[in-house]
Amino acid sequence: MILRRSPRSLLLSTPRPLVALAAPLLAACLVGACGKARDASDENHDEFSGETRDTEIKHEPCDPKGKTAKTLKAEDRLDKTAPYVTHVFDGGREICSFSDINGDGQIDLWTYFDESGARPRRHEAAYGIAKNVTEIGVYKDGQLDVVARDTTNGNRLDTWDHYVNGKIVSRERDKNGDGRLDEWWTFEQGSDQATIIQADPRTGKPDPASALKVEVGFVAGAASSTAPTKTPPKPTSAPAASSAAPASSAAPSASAKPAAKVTP
Ligand SMILES: [Ca+2]
Ligand SMILES: [Ca+2]
Repeated sequence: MILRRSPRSLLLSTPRPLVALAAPLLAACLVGACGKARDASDENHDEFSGETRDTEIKHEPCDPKGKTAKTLKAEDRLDKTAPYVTHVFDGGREICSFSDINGDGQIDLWTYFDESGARPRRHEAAYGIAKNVTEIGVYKDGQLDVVARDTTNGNRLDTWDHYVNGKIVSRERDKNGDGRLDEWWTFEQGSDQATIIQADPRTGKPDPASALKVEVGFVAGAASSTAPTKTPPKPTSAPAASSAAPASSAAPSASAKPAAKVTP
């Protein structure tokens, strides 16, 4: 059943199971019947049966040293920091490329190719001001499968978007950086709505009673495929146009608001 509750009320709501557990524990200690004190985190640890994700951002090298490299640079001889893309080959096969697509002297995008040399298997992006990698895309059979992102610039992954046929279908989030998933989104294809479910604070498993339908500001499934082509993006000053990243409107929670109409 869909409950219409604001995101804020969900975040601030008291984890009722902990309250229920704390009362009898306190009563037992008052009569001297308890041993080593166990706090709420112990209980959570014992009960946790949810899912975890690796939040570490691991950059995969794309080193042209010892390899054949071809660089294509924007045709502006007066601009010393013109956008460029460098293709790195092992023999005749392209293994990866890296590019500065806005010409600010910092690499924005890396693309890695599978054994065929024709299909992407991974991309990394650093579009933020801090220049560190904030997005890692993984491909299956050349198709975008999962995009993991650091949405808070906290230097760790906190959001995992899942794609089918190049279109976003679901999202997982770790909102407190402990590596445990605590929020799941399901995007309604052909609609601008998604359903968000929070984790049960005791078990870490999705709590269906927390389901909330929200408007996400874009129509899921309407956009064209986000998978990059064989050739990495041409040097351009518009990163978003060539990015394999999901549309900015797909950014978590910031743009989400409760749907006006709540459906079961
Ligand atoms: Ca750049
Ligand atoms: Ca978490």
